[in-house]
This record gives sequence, C-alpha cells and structure tokens, in this order.
Amino acid sequence: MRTQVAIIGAGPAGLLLGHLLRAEGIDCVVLERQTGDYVLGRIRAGVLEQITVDLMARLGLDQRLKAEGLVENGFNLADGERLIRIDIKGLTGKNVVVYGQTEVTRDLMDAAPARGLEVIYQAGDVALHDIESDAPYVTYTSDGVEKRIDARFIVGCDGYHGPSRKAIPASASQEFERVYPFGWLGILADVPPCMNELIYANHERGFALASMRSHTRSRYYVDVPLTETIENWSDDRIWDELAIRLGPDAAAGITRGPSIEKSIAPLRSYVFAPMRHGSLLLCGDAAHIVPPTGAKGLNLAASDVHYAAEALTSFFKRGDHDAIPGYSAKALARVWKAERFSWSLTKLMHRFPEDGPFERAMQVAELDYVASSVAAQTSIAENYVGLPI
Ligand code: RFL
Ligand code: PHB
Repeated sequence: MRTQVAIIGAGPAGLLLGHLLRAEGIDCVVLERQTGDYVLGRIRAGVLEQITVDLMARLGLDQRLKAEGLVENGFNLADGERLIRIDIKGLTGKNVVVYGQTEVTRDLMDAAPARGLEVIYQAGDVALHDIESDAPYVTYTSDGVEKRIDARFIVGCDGYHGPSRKAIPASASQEFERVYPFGWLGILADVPPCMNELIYANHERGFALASMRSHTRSRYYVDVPLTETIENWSDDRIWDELAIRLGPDAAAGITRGPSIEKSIAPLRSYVFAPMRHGSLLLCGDAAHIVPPTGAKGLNLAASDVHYAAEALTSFFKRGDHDAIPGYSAKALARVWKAERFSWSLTKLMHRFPEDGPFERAMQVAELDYVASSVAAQTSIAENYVGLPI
C-alpha cells in the first residue's frame, strides 16, 4: 500500500492528526496495535484546554463535546485548611472543559469511516524503515500476514512505549527525565462529584485530586508510594483517605460508591528532542510525558498534532520544504512550558519523601502567596487553561 503519511498509534494524537490531514485532502493510514475497544477502555485524561476543544470544533466533531462537556470556570487548591480558588475564567477569559479522553477518542473513531480515514486495528510487529530517506516505509502483520505501507512521512503517535521514538538513533537525540517517588491511585465511580469544580489537595498524608467525568460520574486520585499495589486499597480505604486529604468541606460532599475502575499510574516528566528525525515526526506521549498534575498530557498531544498537521499541509499543498524541519522547535517550545508548569504544580502539591522542614516551609509560603496574590493566581490560571499555540 502507498500513502502520503503513515501514522502509528490510534490514541487521541493519531486519530486527531488523521482527521486534520484528511480534512486537507492528504492521504494517510493509521496503524494501531490494539483493538478499538481496548483503546476506549483506557481511563485517562479528563480536562480539555480551549485549543483541544477548538480542534474538535474545526473538524465539526464537537456536537457531543458541546452537549455533554462540563465547562469549568475555576478550580481549587486545598492546603489542609482552606480552599484557594483559581478563577480561571475571571483571570484569563478562558475556561477548560471536563470531557473524558475516552469520549474524545470515541468521537474521532466513530467519524473515521465517513471521512475516509483508514484505521487498521490489531496491527502487529509494527516496524519503521528508512526514516532518514524520502521514501520511508512501515511493516506490520495483520492476521499473521506481513504487510508494508510506503509513505512520504511517518508520524509516531504511539505513546511512551511505542516503536517510533526508538527508531531514532541515540546519537541524534537527547532525553530529559525526572521520575517521581510516587504514583497516582485513581478511582472511577458512578456517583455525583463532591463539588462542581476540581480540587487539588496537599495534605500531610499526601496528595488528593477530586475530578469528574459528568454530573453522575466522579474521578478521584490519591498519591501512593511506588511500592504500593492496588490489592492494598479497598474502595473503603480510598474513600476514607480522600475524605481526610481533601478536607472537611469537600468530604461533606463526597458520595461513596463501588469503583468501576481502579489503577495506579507512576508520575514522570520526560522530553525527547528533537521531535523529528528525517522523515519521521513524533507527536504526543511518543515524545514527552508530563505528570498529570497540570492536566496537560492530552492537550500537548493536541498542540503537537496541530503543528504537525500545519507542517505536513504546507509541504503537500504548498510545496514548502522548510515547514517540516521547523516542526520540532515549534512543538518543543510549547512542550517545555507545559513540562515546567506540570513539574512546578507537582512540587507544590505533593509531599516528597526526601523533603525536610525547609522544603515544606517553601510549600506553605508558596500556597500562602498564591492565596493572597492575583498575579500568582493569574500565572497559574493562564498555564492551566493552556498557553497559546
Ligand atoms: P496514547 O493515548 O498512549 O496512544 C498511543 C497509541 O499508540 C498505540 N501503540 C501502537 N500502535 C501500533 N504499534 C505499536 N507498536 C504501538 N505501540 C503503541 C497504543 O495502543 C495507543 O493506542 O498517546 P497519545 O495519543 O499521544 O495521547 C496522550 C494521552 O493519552 C496522555 O498524554 C494523557 O492521557 C495524559 N493524561 C492527562 N492528559 C490531560 O491532558 N489531562 C488530564 O487530565 C490527564 N490525566 C493522563 C491523566 C494520563 C494518565 N495516565 C494513566 C497515564 C490521568 C492519568 C491517570
Ligand atoms: C482526571 O479527571 O482524570 C484528571 C483531572 C485533572 C488532572 C488529572 C486528571 O490534573
């Protein structure tokens, strides 16, 4: 098979890119290792920045998002005693929308056939070849038969564990990494949220986050040491811990219920640079990971895809050969700012085992400063709603 762009990975990055390219009349094929149901079964992001909402609107795929997404005009930082509200709408004029990654992916997946976007699920042994040439190709197996797709470009949207990034020689790239000494234990339950806005809490027993997916479905997290296993956390234990860490006001609003999903995700900051090598471009988690504290992962995947679609469109439709080499620097400028914000909010809101009294005093002082300074709140708000693309 021959196409213009071979996309590896049908997560939000791969599907969004596929739709943006198809909308410009550019040929592409998406290869996904898993089944569609498996991809939809992964419970991940919940908060969309305006840029992500705008991309869905540009594609005309935002009907359900508009009907079911919850517009959030603020969120809260809790410090054990009080709630510090960050009025994101008042401070920036923008908002974020609670609409699960699962739903974004479902909307993109459902619209693919009608828009001529071919997605091949259960593609095994995907491998990239000749990425330094102008004629790269991808091989994979389908039902035990080896197949080949020739393309002008390959875009790796295959997440942190996919093969694309690994196809780039170490001598041509650099990795930046910070691993955190805890993970987030998440619980999803069909109960109303404890508040209509998110709460990020720094309590002496650790971090907690109250989030949601709808008026009837809640998503909560607590941080746990990396040595913890899910078997140690009964639903009751999680609800008890949330009630303590989120503080009395939020606790009063918590409705308990059986978990419908429960998992532990380690926290990591990671950047791979550059995000292009020859005819291979990387987008989303394939190139970078942020700790979930800033709600940036999915939104960064969306901004990468926006820049990649722009560069590929310039190449194919205007014959502009400078656009592709410019992709990495453009994407990375936004990635690094989101990495900084996610790292700083993680540091502010978690108790690190290695921290002593000085580090804790710095957290107290910073939270106090945020509570009393419109300038500090504005800085947090403009990063949370997403920096411009
Ligand atoms: P994905 O979603 O990992 O998709 C990659 C796809 O590539 C496929 N793949 C392969 N396909 C073919 N051949 C291979 N060999 C392949 N290897 C892998 C995979 O099966 C998969 O379908 O990456 P993408 O598209 O870059 O999207 C990134 C986002 O998923 C991620 O950044 C977010 O989920 C991060 N994240 C959050 N982001 C936000 O913006 N807001 C949030 O509120 C938020 N909360 C979160 C999060 C991530 C979490 N976890 C579990 C990591 C909360 C959590 C708990
Ligand atoms: C979520 O709802 O899953 C969520 C919300 C905000 C975050 C991370 C995750 O910062």
